[in-house]
Amino acid sequence: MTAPVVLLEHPAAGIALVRINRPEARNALNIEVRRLLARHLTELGDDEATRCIVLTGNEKSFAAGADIKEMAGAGTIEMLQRGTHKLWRAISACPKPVIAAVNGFALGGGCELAMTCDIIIAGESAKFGQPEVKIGIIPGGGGTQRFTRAVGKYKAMRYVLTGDLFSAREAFDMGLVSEIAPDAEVEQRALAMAQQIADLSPLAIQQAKESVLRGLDASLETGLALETKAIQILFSSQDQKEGMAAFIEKRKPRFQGK
Ligand code: CO8
Repeated sequence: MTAPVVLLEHPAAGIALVRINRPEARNALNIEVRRLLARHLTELGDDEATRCIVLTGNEKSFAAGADIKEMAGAGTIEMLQRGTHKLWRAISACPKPVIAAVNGFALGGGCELAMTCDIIIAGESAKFGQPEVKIGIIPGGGGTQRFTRAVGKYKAMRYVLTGDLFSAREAFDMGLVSEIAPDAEVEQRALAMAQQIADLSPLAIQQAKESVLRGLDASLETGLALETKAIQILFSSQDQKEGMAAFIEKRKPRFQGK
């Protein structure tokens, strides 16, 4: 029996590791991969025990984009009926923090997938890019929007209009990558950061994620109002009382998500 194209592991309590597993196709995102990613992220988002998710590929490729062979002969109506944009939304709607651990290629839909995550940790030799124009299309998984919001118009245009790839260092310098790690340590570093997040109050983490993301789409005034409501809500949580009591009593807090 062949292994599923997306694997779900639980390396530590509270942490889920979702691994794209199509090495023979450089982890190209066919519909099956995208459906499984959407299903896992939806279920993990609803799972009370999951505090942080790490999304990764293998040492050669995070994901080399949408599956070109699966799309090559499709027409407009077929693409419309596939409705794969709904699968992207299921991933970006995950309320839990998601860390992309990127080694190798993150191209096209693979770069877009990394950009749906909250934190991107990249290996030194990782390669990013939106090369869709080279095959007669444009980014279709949020690349023209999320990339531009992350790095600004002129950097985004430089890469979206040429399809040139860029290194992890360039991605970091542009603000697309959160942290660079030695290739062999990317997953370990992502898991360590996931543990750090998992040890905090899940209520605070969820409100923080929501405030940052919703604020990106709003005016500063609206974003600030959202943030104010979010911090006020947290004052009715036990975690807030525990966190502040622990600080005052000079001990480690025990957050329970209540
Ligand atoms: N789709 C399908 N198969 C792929 C893909 C892909 N994206 N990428 C690699 N493969 C396959 C190759 O065809 C090859 O298969 P085979 O062994 O059967 O010939 C195998 O993976 C290994 O690939 P290479 O021999 O090319 O490996 P290299 O290490 O030499 O190169 C690269 C790796 C640089 C990643 C190269 O394969 C490449 O350029 N791939 C295509 C990258 C690309 O153009 N990505 C963008 C795709 S379009 C997209 O993502 C649009 C998103 C829109 C989503 C929304 C839709 C509505």
